Amino acid sequence: MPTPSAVKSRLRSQQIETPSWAYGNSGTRFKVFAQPGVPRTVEEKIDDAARVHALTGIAPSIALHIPWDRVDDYGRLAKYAEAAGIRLGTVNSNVFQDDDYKLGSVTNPDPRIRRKALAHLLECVDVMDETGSRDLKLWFSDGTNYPGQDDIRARQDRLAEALAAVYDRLGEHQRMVLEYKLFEPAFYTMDVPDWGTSYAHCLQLGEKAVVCVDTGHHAPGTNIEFIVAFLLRAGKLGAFDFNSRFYADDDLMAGAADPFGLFRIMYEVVRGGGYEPETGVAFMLDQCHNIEAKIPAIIRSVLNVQEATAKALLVDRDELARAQNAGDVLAANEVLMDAYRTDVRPLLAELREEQGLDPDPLAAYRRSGYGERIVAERVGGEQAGWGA
Ligand code: LRH
Ligand code: MN
Ligand code: MN
Repeated sequence: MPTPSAVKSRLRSQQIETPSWAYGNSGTRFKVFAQPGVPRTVEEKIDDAARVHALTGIAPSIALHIPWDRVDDYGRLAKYAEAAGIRLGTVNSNVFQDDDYKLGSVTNPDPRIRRKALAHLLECVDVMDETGSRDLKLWFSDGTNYPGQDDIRARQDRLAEALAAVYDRLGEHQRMVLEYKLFEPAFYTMDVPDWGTSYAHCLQLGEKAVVCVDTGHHAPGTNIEFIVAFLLRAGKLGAFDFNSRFYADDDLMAGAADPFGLFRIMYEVVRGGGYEPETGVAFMLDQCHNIEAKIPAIIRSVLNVQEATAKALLVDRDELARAQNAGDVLAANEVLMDAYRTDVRPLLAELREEQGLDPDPLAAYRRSGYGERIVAERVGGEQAGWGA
């Protein structure tokens, strides 16, 4: 087994991006339960994300969603983030919340609406130029609800055309990260329903186009770690949107529903070289905290990803290879399970102490009074939230 100090040294470079929208109000289509103290501005979301980073040491950037986080001056926002101790990360586009997009955005049969959607995606690249962000995350709600509603193949052509236009606009160090989703909001066809569709488009576009795996976007029972292994081998794994799910796109805290699944994913990441910074795999959360307190839920999620990573790094790969090559099924499985069953909490507490952090970030947050302070201070004004 790798030594604890080897594992700790690899954990020091871990970075997990938190999403601006997770700090704001969210809910289901039945009800949004507003929480006191949630950010009213993008700056306040940045303050909360900076607090998560200060306590965990591994969440140094915040993902933006445009237009939810639209401001006049992104350069100034980047400076604000820097002063708060973090940076602006992935820019997430949003072509799903406008009346015009009822029948789709970039795949809409109406060329005027397609042009409007494309203009938004290009605006997002302008934002990236100002924020210094590397990644543009594209997720399309586009699809159909009924057989015959639109021409499935023509929609692929329209999608390819829009993606190519955005790709051409990317700067030298910028990337396009194409996310897929099985269903919702469309219920019959989605235009990017699965990793294969995303992969095929990215392959055609070129090396700056890579796939985003949102862990909540598959059919139940899908083997996500296989997808991870495949995409890493092909050099096309661009990013993760981590969250957990019991049923569909539940957006619950990462590692809450299936910590073993998260471990299996992180093992394939480590195995496939995706943990090396030069492969460029971005580790992000994409979650909503509808009923639980947001900042501690985000801290919990970051810690859950860190814990799964520590276990994945603990796998004795030499021993595993020996068992695999010998065809020893049970021994190979045992090597993996040994790492998974290891209680890594003492190792992580030690790592944090070595980094000058509190060994228990959640307890430190509760003690800090930050939660009470934002409730007292953030009164009046519009609360930012999903769709605000
Ligand atoms: C779509 C999605 C996508 C969006 C986010 C708010 O379900 O996962 O990443 O940008 O939710
Ligand atoms: Mn997502
Ligand atoms: Mn989602």
